[in-house]
Amino acid sequence: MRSPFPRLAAVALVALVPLAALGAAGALAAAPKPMADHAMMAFSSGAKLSVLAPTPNTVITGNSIATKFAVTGFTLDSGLAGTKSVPRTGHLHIMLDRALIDMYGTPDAVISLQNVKPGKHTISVVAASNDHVDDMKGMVATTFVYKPTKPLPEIVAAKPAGKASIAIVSPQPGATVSGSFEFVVNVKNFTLSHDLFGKPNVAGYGHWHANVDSTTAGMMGMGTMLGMSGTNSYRVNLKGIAPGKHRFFALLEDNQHAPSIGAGAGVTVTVK
Ligand SMILES: [Cu+2]
Repeated sequence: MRSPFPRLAAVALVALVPLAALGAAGALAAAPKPMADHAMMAFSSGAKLSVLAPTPNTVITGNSIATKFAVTGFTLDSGLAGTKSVPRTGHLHIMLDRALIDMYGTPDAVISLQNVKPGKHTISVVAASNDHVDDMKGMVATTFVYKPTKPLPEIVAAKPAGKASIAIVSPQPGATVSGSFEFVVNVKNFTLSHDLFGKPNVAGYGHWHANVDSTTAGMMGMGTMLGMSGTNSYRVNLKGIAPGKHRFFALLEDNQHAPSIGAGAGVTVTVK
């Protein structure tokens, strides 16, 4: 009387086990990997961007351009730049003629037209993760026509007496920092220029990047650049950095944000 039931149950189990195993194996082997790959290669910011200024083909007679964007569905926080990616959070990358100018934690920026030729130019903006992956699908752009009344004298190649170098003035090795700190450098045989950010390279000119724990620039992900400076200091925000020992780097960069100058320095401090 009892025999048919165990038999049926056994058959049912045998039939179910391979299906369940396939399902589980399929799910475990296939699903998480593409998701991980996707996360490495793209950043879906959730941001909806639009350009408020300049309106297309605005004629600019001065030597800078004021940009303004509307950003929804995305929290701008440049204080987390260079640290791990957080969904729907990051900063903006603004490009002039497709060349990155800088990152911004506010939806507006005034961009210098130093070394920009008169004529038509494109401004584009993209939401970027804390580790500098661009959400390219959400990129928006506008144009302007540069007709300077009094053009800026072009900055031309310099011939420094020696090799470019950068040294860290502050913080001191082994110092304890918390909240934020002023990262101060001393640059020799090289001229720092904020106005040349993103412009064609000019020998002897550029700026520096502040990085934490690695010198990876980003743009392809895992970027540890906290920010960039065209002066001898940069305020480092520590809110995305875990307490403990960290190494902060100052790297000389050309206008195109590449470390082609071949000079950098590092300091290890304790973040409290
Ligand atoms: Cu840079």
